[in-house]
Amino acid sequence: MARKKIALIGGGQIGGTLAHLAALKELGDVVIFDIAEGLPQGKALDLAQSGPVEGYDAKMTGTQDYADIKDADVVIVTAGVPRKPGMSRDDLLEINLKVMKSVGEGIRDNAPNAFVICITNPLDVMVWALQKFSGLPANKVVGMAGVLDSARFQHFLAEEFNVSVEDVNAFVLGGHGDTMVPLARYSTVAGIPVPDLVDMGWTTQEKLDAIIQRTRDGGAEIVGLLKTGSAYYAPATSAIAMADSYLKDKRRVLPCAAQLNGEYGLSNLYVGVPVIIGENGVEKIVEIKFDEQDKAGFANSVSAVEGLMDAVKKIDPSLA
Ligand code: A3D
Repeated sequence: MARKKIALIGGGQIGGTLAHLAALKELGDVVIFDIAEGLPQGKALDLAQSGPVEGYDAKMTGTQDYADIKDADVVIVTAGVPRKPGMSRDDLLEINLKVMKSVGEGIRDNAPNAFVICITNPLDVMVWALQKFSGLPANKVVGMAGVLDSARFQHFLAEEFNVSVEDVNAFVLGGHGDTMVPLARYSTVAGIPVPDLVDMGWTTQEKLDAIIQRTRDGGAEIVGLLKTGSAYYAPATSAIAMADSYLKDKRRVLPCAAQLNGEYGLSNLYVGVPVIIGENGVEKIVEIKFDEQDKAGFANSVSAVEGLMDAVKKIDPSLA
């Protein structure tokens, strides 16, 4: 059986971490594509040289030529620019939209059967544009945000309760921005819903509200600390979990930006919802029941995404 091929479009902070994780987990051979001369070649060589120490045989290639991603099984897109302090994800719109066009065409022409995971911000609208530019079926093009946002929520909850992260489950849905919707009712410690833990005196509602807000601001907190870019270890780990579920047909249930086709009463838009990822990509979109507060939060988040879609359609009328 031929080895799987993982193509990474963008070899920056997240791209390099993705390559390292893909190699360590032996997901397949890795091709890093980046427009920066020498950068993907340098990272590929460095990573190849850690193979003898770690004991992985993954072939690492760096390239400026889309032909090298030919027939990739998985493509993970981080190409573009990240945030600097004071910038919102939406400030990246215009520049990253242009990048999505060239990346979408590169994927369309060279890896049309791949499962594509987009990470470039502003996420929900970039993955929507990437799907359109690439022409790949929507079930094969998803955005990574919910796994990361949920991991941040899980981390903060585990710290607050002083329990293992392994026993904390959390769900963050909606668009990947200030309006994201951390769902306390669907978040649990060993199956016990978080609101019950508040009733049991494990924490207070005020502390839970502060954790929810810190989760929403999770990306900005790291941008403020790093000063030169945004988070990359946890974003890369999150995308690798999605790729792993696809490559091994694990059918994990993960919050991802997926195209809705009538689910949640919405169509032709990407937003964060729970999905099953298996050998066909997005196998199913899970429609959960919202209470009134969650429903309002989700609707607010959806209108923020729709606002960005309108802005994108003005920049590139071919997307209208
Ligand atoms: P960075 O380290 O700057 O890497 C981006 C790479 O893209 C650079 O090496 C560029 O040379 C390359 N690039 C630029 N234009 C092109 C192009 N046209 N084709 C190919 N490569 C190109 O950024 P990063 O890795 O830290 O972040 C990458 C993206 O992920 C940014 O848009 C971030 O905002 C975004 N991000 C998203 C999340 C989510 O949770 C969705 C989290 C963190 C970062």
